[in-house]
Amino acid sequence: MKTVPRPQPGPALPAEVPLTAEELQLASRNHAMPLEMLGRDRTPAGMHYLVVHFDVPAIDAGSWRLRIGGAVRRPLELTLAELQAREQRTLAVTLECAGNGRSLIHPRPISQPWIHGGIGTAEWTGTPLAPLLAEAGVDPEAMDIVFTGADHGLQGGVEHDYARSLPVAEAMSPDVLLAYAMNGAPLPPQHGFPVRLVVPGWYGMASVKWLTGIEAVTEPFEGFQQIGSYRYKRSEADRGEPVTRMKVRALMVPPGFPDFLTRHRVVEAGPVLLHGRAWSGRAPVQQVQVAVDGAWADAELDAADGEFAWRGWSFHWQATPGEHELMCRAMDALGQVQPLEPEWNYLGMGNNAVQKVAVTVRTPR
Ligand SMILES: Nc1nc2c(c(=O)[nH]1)N[C@H]1C(S)=C(S)[C@@H](COP(=O)(O)O)O[C@H]1N2
Ligand SMILES: [Mo]
Repeated sequence: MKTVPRPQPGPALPAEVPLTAEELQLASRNHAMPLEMLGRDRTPAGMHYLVVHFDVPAIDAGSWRLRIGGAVRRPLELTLAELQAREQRTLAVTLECAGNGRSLIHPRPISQPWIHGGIGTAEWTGTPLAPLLAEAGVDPEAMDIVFTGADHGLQGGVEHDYARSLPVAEAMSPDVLLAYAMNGAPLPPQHGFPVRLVVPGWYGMASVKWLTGIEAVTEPFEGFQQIGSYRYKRSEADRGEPVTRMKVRALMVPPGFPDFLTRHRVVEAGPVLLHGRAWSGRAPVQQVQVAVDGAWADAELDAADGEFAWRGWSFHWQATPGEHELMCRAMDALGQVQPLEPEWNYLGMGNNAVQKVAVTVRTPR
């Protein structure tokens, strides 16, 4: 048997290089949402995409405490019961990993190799963060609020607890939640038990799981997950721009049925209802279009489902026998549209290029 030398994980690999063992390891821990779940308003917890940078920490809810400190007048320490006794709010929020679509970028940055499934919409219940920050009395000099998780590891050679910051004004938004329930049940271990941050509209990295500390800081936060990752960079040396809110995007439920190995789709000729979801973290979705073999036409939009959840769409396709390529794209109220081809960046962030689905249409038997 011929042995093939395995490519060393580097910053980026061209399309023809197969998935590395490290990418496979990441992909099997951090699973995607199966795209057929785009047919439902809410994603069940076990089918919502998952990203765990390090290990899922074992946290005892009884001894867990949330500490709010740093540049505040009155540092606070809260138990889970105290958090749950506060004002309660439930929001349907679409979360998307900033790396969603990364494996479709060439050369391919070596990290979690998402195709399209780094996405999900759950109902998150918790208490709004803003009143707690107000009680703690954030120093007017404070620039960022830093959120730290209980998980710990090495990334880019830097050992750290997973931590991300938000500018004070963003952290004070009434929609940012300290969530303790997902779809009406306590957070599952993998989604941040007992408490996580949920930052509606932002890519998922901002929604820190297994939250233990909230700290106001008077200098810009420069932790690894803020500076070393989640940046739109042109090269390794480029400091890049921070990744913040989700770009506009539409995805479709792949029609018909799949081939097991390739997942190529087979559809019977005749009327086919194409459908899916669209979202943007920047402005409401205004329009969705579908292309059959490159010809774009408007899809129908369902009613909006709150401010932060994806919006359903559908499109009647008269499928004719042969090979076809389907695409979908959304536009938001800021007029932002999706590119036809991925826009390359060094870390493979924010690829919202249109989804392309190849379909074989056969004559009904
Ligand atoms: N503490 C902690 N929070 C975290 C992460 C993590 O690894 N550790 N991953 C982040 C990333 S990159 C994403 S996309 C979302 C994923 O949330 P989910 O796994 O609940 O879908 O969680 C974010 N919060
Ligand atoms: Mo992510």
